[in-house]
Amino acid sequence: MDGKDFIELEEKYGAHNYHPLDVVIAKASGVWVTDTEGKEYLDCLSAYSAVNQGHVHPKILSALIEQAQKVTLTSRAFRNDKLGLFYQKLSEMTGYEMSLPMNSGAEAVETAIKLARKWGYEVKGIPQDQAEIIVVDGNFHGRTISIISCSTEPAYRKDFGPFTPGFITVPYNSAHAIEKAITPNTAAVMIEPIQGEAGVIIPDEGYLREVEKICYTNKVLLVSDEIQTGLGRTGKLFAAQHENVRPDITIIGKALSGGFYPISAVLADRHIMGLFKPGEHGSTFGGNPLAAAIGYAALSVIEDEKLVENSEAMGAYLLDQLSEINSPHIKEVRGKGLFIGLELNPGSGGARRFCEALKERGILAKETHHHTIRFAPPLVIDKQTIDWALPRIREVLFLP
Ligand code: IF1
Repeated sequence: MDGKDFIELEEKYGAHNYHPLDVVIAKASGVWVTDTEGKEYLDCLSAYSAVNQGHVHPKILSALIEQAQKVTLTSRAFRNDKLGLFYQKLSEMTGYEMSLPMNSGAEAVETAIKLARKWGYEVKGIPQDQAEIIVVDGNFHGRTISIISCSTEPAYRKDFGPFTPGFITVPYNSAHAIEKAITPNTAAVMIEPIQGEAGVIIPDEGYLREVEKICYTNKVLLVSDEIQTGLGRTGKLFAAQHENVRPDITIIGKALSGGFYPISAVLADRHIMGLFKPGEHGSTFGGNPLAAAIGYAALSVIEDEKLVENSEAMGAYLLDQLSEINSPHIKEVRGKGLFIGLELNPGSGGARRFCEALKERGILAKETHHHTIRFAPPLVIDKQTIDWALPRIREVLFLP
């Protein structure tokens, strides 16, 4: 079978809920992926920042293999010999006292919503079922019904109602708009420190700090969704750290497993996380020993290989080089660390055709919101590889 055959199978038997580039990947290592015909590509999406450590990282792979031969799933009805070590690693690395392990990012976001509401009722004294959570325009927190209930993207909401109440939406990048939306029933503000899916939208300097202050003054929790921006992607462990902000609750996922396994977690200190009592929340696979072993290894790789520092250095270099391309197509190049969005002018015909052209030249990048090309390679990328990519990117950006 060749690539065409695999595409036919997907088209025939699979739901068409994506519009993927027609590249059929058969193997991957580090920053490179290889298609069924043996052609290599530089991965500039990193599975939406789930493979920050690089594809098939050997240390995470061996942790998976070793644990998979022992025990993979016990359920949380019993304990296992990996979860406590994973919790401890998470706490030492992130500075939060406790964590709650889940599987997908959306599950962790749902968990954070439940935790924030619970805090609202039990600590702040909000009347039952009246808790409000403030979210911002352009957010992306996942695809479940409650999460799309707070989305402002029609395509993510159409035909999926009725929606979960209790979400107030305000413009992004306006601390004043958040302050104005706070009521006595506001339990939390939930934001992405940098909006990924919206197109790597970076708020003004000081926005996050101002929001943190407003939350503190009004006894409202600050919940930060770092599922895409976290774990080194923006050149800090967490994007919120660019402004020295420490949210009450931080949500992580994706690279928490290095792309080997769905692992997510909610991070908080004891006075918040301790509100969950036995039996009030959970999941079949959350905190399983295989996930814990993989997660521990994935976090260790970020630390041992100084991926946060490399993201900052390589991101600054890539951003600098892209910013110097004076193509008539480019409206703006923005980013932090290796989280870069290159926005095209509306008259350039959309980012998809540029991603197709990049693919022809051995670079896989993905458009978001029609006009923006996202450049987010694995954090293990080196300068030599960036220098290999730049002439190809320049060539594409000067296409008519
Ligand atoms: C898709 C993009 C979309 C996320 C943030 C929570 C989640 C995500 C900040 C949910 C997931 C993924 C989902 C995937 C494509 C990708 C994505 F933002 F990365 F570009 F969709 F918008 N918070 N983002 O980015 O985590 O449940 O997926 O593990 O749904 O198409 P998940």
